[in-house]
Amino acid sequence: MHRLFGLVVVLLAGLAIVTPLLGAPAPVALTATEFKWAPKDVSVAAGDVTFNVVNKGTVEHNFVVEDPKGKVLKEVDSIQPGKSAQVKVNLKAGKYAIVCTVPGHREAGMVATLTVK
Ligand SMILES: [Cu+2]
Repeated sequence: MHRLFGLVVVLLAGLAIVTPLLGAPAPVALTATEFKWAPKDVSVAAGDVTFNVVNKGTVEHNFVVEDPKGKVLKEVDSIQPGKSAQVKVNLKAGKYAIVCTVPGHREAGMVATLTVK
């Protein structure tokens, strides 16, 4: 009987650890290549959003979140080819842009829309 009680305690402790993790939204996966973002349209819920940005291209890229006025809300300076970055941003509802600001890249197509609801 003692052993069963111990098992229940272990299970409850496990639940206590796992439950907050289940409540957090999964990271948003974003891939940078020359010269685009995949996906090109991202939609997330307002609050803390974690982006998992992977550079699958052959040149350096970066990751910038801009509000509609072009104000930079979050920036990762540099992500080298084959590398990734985890970025957490707190976002209110609205429309934003995910951009790579390495010179010429935005113009070449590295802009994604970010809709926060
Ligand atoms: Cu780029």
